[in-house]
Amino acid sequence: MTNLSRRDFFGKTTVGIGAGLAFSNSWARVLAPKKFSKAEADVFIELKALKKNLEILSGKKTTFWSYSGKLIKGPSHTLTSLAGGYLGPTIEVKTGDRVKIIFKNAVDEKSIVHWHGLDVSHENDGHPHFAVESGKSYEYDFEVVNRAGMYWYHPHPHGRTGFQVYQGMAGLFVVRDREEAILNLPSGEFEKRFVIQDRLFKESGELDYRPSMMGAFGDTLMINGEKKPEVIKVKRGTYRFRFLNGCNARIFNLALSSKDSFTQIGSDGGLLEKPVNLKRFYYGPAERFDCLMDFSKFSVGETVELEGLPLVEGRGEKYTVLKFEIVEGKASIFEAPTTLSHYDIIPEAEAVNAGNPKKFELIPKRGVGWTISGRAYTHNEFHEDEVIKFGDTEVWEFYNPTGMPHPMHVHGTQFQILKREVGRLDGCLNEGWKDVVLVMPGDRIQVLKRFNTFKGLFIYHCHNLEHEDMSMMRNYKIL
Ligand SMILES: [Cu+2]
Repeated sequence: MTNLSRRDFFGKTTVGIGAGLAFSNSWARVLAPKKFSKAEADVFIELKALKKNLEILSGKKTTFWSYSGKLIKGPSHTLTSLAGGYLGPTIEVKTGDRVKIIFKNAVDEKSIVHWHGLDVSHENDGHPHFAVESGKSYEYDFEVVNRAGMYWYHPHPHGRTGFQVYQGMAGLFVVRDREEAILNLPSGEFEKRFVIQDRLFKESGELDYRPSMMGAFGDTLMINGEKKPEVIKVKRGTYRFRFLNGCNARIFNLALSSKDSFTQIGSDGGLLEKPVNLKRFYYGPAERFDCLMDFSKFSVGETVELEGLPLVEGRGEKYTVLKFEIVEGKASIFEAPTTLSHYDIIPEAEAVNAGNPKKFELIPKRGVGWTISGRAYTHNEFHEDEVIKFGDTEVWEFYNPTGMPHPMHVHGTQFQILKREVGRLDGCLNEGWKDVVLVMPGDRIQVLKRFNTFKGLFIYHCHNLEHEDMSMMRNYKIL
């Protein structure tokens, strides 16, 4: 077991605290939620959950559950579709935008939309108790207070999230801001987004959802809602690749076939303070990974693969997640700046329970399935240690005594990882603002979180969606 302090682990000092203040506006307190009229909204979207019959496998039709979007107000780039795939439209807004979304449920069962990673009020968060029946709608009005980053949306009805996401319900929610814009990161064709998912299909072409204690897996990798392309053509320049692990349960162990490092520039909650080089990393459900990839050193015709290594060395074969082929074409080289963003490190001393974290054990319970600390989920119930005073910062500790990884997601504000005692497997993503932390077998992880934007009832849960659906989900209440 290693026990690294945050300073050792991240190799950084607390210098960033003061520097971050000028940019901390997006984390300031937000007033009580209010409904926006169409005139007051910067962006107004109708988002409909519906079935789509698509030919994703050649010669076969598959019935997906998905979203379709209609832009009622806002710039035309607000809604873009991922051509051909089953995913919902990508929503793109900027920090400060007032967003109004009418969700219409036209699938066969209850659903509700959660804006994963966005800091919104209880009423706008897609809490499972807000799930609406088929034929009904739900109205969202929120101001985007998050920094630039790649967030996403997916359903959140209790007990059915895994099924509905597996059927195809998910989409990206991209936030832009000025701090990111002035970096002039690779954009247009040089900014690529990859939603990675795995699916199992029946002979007929229909999806084969098989939930278990391990989660639901597939033998076919899907990229952006389509069957994985054979190759992705890239030019001899620098690209910004933004990944979402959109799988229900699959954890990747990613590396590059060229043995190069990834240059990570962003995490779940946007840009890091400085670029970080990673040779390989474990990549869990719902985590986002933003990186720069420089293909200029390769010759035209060469290929580089994003490889999925076995989770445990020597146990299993490596496989290709994506294959890039270098082609002719105009491209430029982008040098990552030494400072990406003014990053506000939460000091441990800010926590009201510094040195005495709230402890949550990720454990199974007989007759229930996976739980957090042996407690099952019910819609409105919370324990006294799940009550937080508005404005407080707290340290939470997740301990995983089991042999299964648990990607833990906490709704509300983004958090920071204070400390990770590595159990059996090292190499998870710890940098930056996070909303999911992958808790590998034996890991004991402390996170720092500010509960300073909205009062109300929120949830935290395992983002292995089958674990979540079983009962690995709990409420917390900010009073
Ligand atoms: Cu889990």
